[in-house]
Formats: sequence, C-alpha cells, structure tokens
Amino acid sequence: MTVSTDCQLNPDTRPDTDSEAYRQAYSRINGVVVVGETLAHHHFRRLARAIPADGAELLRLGQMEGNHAREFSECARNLGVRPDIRLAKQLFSPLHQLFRQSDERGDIPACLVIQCLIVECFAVAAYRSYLPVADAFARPITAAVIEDESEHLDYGEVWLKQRFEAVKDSVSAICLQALPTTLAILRALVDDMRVVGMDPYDLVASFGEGFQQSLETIGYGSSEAARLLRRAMAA
Ligand code: PL3
Ligand code: FE2
Ligand code: FE2
Repeated sequence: MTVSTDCQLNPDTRPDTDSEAYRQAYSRINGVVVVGETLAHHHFRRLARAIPADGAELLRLGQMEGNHAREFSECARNLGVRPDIRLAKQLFSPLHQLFRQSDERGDIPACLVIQCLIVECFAVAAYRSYLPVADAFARPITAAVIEDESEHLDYGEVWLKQRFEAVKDSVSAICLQALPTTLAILRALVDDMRVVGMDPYDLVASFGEGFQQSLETIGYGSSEAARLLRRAMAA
C-alpha cells in the first residue's frame, strides 16, 4: 500500500496549530499515540517470548513501535506541545491489562488479536484520518508509520489464519472483551479529534470496516464477522 502525502488542506480549512484549543487537543491525542506506540513496543517484546520461532521478527516489529513513539513525540515537540501521558495511560490501561492477562494464561491468539488486529486496525484508521489534517512536520512521519502498521496487522492475520479452527473461540471471546475498551479510548477523544480537524465518526466507521476485513481474512464468513463486530461494538 502506498500513501500519498501531498494532501495539503486548503489554507482556509487548515486548523490553526498555534491556537490554545488546538494545542490542548493535540496534547491529549498525541499522548494517546505515544502511549499506544510504547505499549505496542512492550506487547511485541512479550509476543517474541511467547512465540520463540518468530522471536527475531517480533522483536523487529517491536523496534519499529519504539521508533514510532519517538517520532510522534518529536511531532509534539515540534509544535511546542507536551503530550498528556497520564490521561493516555489511564485510557489504555484496560486494554493493556487484557493483554497482560491473556499473556499470563498463555493465550497467544488473544494477545495477537489485541495487538495485531485491534490496536493495529485502530492505528491504521486513526493515522489515515489524521493524515489530511497533519502539519507539514507530522505528515511524512504519519504516512511512513501507516505503512509499518499494515505490516504489523499482516503478521497477526497470517498467524491466526494458519490456525483458524483451533483459535476461533479464543478470537471471538477476546473481541467481545477488548473492542469495547478500544471504543472507550476513541470516545474520550471525540471532541479533541474535531478540534484537530478529524472526523471521529468516519474514523469509527473505517476502524469497523478494517476490523471486519481482518476477521474475514483470518477465516470468518462475512455475515459471521459482521455479527461478531456488532455484538462487540454494542457491548
Ligand atoms: C500501534 O502501532 C500503535 C497504536 C497507537 C494507537 C493510536 C490511537 C490514535 C488515536 C487518534 C490519533 C490521531 C493521530 C494523531 C497523530 C499525532
Ligand atoms: Fe506503531
Ligand atoms: Fe504497530
């Protein structure tokens, strides 16, 4: 997939990155991004221990997440904004706890659904929605990160697809638990997204489409995937 970066907005509709409202919204959004990327780094390191046959590959993916966290931190520094890390840690805590519990009980499929399917679909949808309104410094960084996140999503899809019948129950169960906690993060950022020029409803719709597509890729039939998604989104 290639991502165009020349999507500069008309100067009249471009958000004013110097306004106090923008800076506060950006602080909360960037905090969520930096914490999400840092957790992704830790999750891939845990996955490398859980799946030793793919250890080197998973450590490489984890390394990419560390780079994303650094690059997005630079985007905030470039605007002179400090990311709200405390709020972001609170928002991500339920999803991170679910990952830890799944890891502790040796439920590799659940860990892969949380990190590679849910978090990565979330990241791809969010970064695609941010790209057209990103400032000139953040735009090329965001475009490159989207390519990386697609690779992380692919890793999880391939692993789960190869074992679909054996992992299906675990996948369905963790979707019902983890999707509501992910939507709660999005819900907490709805107003801030509008301030930076993103459309939160568009984002939720493209997250849902991307996630349903992933479920179908690993082996669900399309009406079965849609039903699971509807149940999880309503939970
Ligand atoms: C996976 O590699 C990392 C997961 C991070 C989750 C990101 C959630 C983003 C929410 C809204 C993002 C808008 C983009 C803004 C970029 C500074
Ligand atoms: Fe990332
Ligand atoms: Fe990622």
